Amino acid sequence: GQAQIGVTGLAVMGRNLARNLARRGHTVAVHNRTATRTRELVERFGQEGTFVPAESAADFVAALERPRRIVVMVKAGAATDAVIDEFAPLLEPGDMIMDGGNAHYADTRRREAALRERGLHFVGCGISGGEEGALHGPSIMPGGSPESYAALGPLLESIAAEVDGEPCCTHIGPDGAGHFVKMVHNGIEYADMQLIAEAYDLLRRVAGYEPERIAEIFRGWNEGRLDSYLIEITAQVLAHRDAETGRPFVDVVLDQAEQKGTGRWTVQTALDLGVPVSGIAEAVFARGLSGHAELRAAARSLPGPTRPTLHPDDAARFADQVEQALYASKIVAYAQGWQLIQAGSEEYGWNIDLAAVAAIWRGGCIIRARFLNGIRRAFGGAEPPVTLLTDELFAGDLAAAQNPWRHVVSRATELGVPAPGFSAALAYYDALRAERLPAALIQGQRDFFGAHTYQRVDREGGFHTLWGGDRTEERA
Ligand code: 2AM
Repeated sequence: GQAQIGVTGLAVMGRNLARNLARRGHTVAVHNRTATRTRELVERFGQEGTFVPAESAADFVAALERPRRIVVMVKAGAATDAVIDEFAPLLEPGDMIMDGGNAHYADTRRREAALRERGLHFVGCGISGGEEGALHGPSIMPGGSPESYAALGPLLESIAAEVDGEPCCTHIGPDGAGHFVKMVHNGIEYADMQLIAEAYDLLRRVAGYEPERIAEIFRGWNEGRLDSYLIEITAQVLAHRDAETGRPFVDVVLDQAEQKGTGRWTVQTALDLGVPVSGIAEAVFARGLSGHAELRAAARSLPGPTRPTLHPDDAARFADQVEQALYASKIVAYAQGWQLIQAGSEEYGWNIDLAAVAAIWRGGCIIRARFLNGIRRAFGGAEPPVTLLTDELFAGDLAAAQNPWRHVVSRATELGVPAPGFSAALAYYDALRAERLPAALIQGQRDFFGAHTYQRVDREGGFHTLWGGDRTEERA
C-alpha cells in the first residue's frame, strides 16, 4: 500500500480530518461502512489531494503503507468497539489504530490494553475544534505509546492548529491520557460557558442592558485579558436578531441547555479522584436544572426580592466589576481543571506536562484564549505552583479582583439572579485561603454519631470522645 494514513468513518468529522490530511500533502486511504460516503468524499473533494478510496476493510488495510496508521472516526461507544473488532484481525504487529472520537478514557485504557496484547498500538486521541477545526486545524491530544507518537505525531502536528509557529498537538501520555485531557477540556468548556452566561444574565437583569449593548461590552472585553473564542462567539450570538420576529435571537431560544456527557464524565471522574471541581460541577448542574421544565414551572410562583435593577449611572461601573468577577472565576475554574489533570496523571502514572496542555489549547479548540499563555507560563516554570491560584501573577489578578468579585456575587444574591458559577468559584477561593474550616465541627459530628474518631491540632494520633457517657476523651 502507498497511503500514509487511513481514515475510516466519514461522517463530517472524519471527512474533514481526511481532507485536512490530504490538503497537507499526505496520501489518505478513506473508508466508510456505507460506501456511498466514501465515493461522495472523493467526488466532491478528490481534487484537494490524494485519496485512495476503499470499499472493503481488506482493501482499506491493503492500501496502507506499513506500519499502518488507521484513524477511526465513528460515534464513541459500541461503534468504536465494532470497528476495532473488524480491523484488528487484519492488522500486523506494530500497526496503529487511533480513535479520534470522544471516548471515555476508561474505555480507551481497556482498548489499549487489549490491542497491546496483540502487538498493536492503540492511540486514544482527543480532537477539539468541531467540524471547522477538523478541516482547518484542531487541537489534538493523542495518548498511547511513545512509539505510536513517533509514527503518528508528525502527521497530526502537520494538520493541527498553529499558534506562534507551534502546533497545537503534543503527546499527552500513555493509554487513556489523551482522552482524559480532552474530557477535562470539555469540563472546563462547560464552566467557561456557564460563567460567560452568568455575566450576560447579570448585565441584563442587574445592569439592565439589552443584548446588543452586552454584545458590545463583550467585544470590548475581547480586546483585553478575556480575549477568547468563547467571548467572541458570545458577542456574535448576542448581537444576532431573529429574522422572523425581529427579536434578539437569545430571547427566542428555549432556555433549556443540552449536554452530550463529557461535562458529566469530568465531574464523575473528579468525585472518584477526590478533586473538588465545583465550578465545572455547577456548570453541569446548571444545564441540568435548566432542562427540568416541570420543576421550574412548579417553582415559578416562589417569591424573589423586590429590589429594582441598578440605577443607570451605576450600570457602567457594574459592568467593569462583572469583568473582574468573570476573570477571577475563570482562573478558579481552570485551576480546578488543572488540579484534575494532575490527579489523573498521578493516579494512572501518565506524567502529563501541565504546561504543554495549556500550550496546545491556545489554538484550534473551543476554549482557545490568550489566558492560556499565562497558565503555560505558570506551570512551565522551575517551581510550578500547587494551584494556579497561588501563581504570582494570577494571585495578583485575584487580589485585584476580589472586591468587585464579592460585590457582583452580593448584588446577584440581593437581586435574586442565580450566579452559581461565580459564587462557587468565590467560595472555593475563600475556602482555600481560610485559616480554619468548619470541617473541624464536621469531624465532631461524625465522632458523635458514628464514633468515627478525629485528630487533634496539638497531638499525634486518633481520638474519640465518649459523647454518650462522661465525655472524656480516649485514644482511638
Ligand atoms: P455509516 O455512514 O455507515 O453509517 C458516524 O455515525 C460515522 O460512524 C458514520 O461514518 C457511520 O458509518 C460510522 N459508524 C457508526 N456505527 C458504525 C459501526 N457499528 N461500524 C462502522 N461504522 C459505524
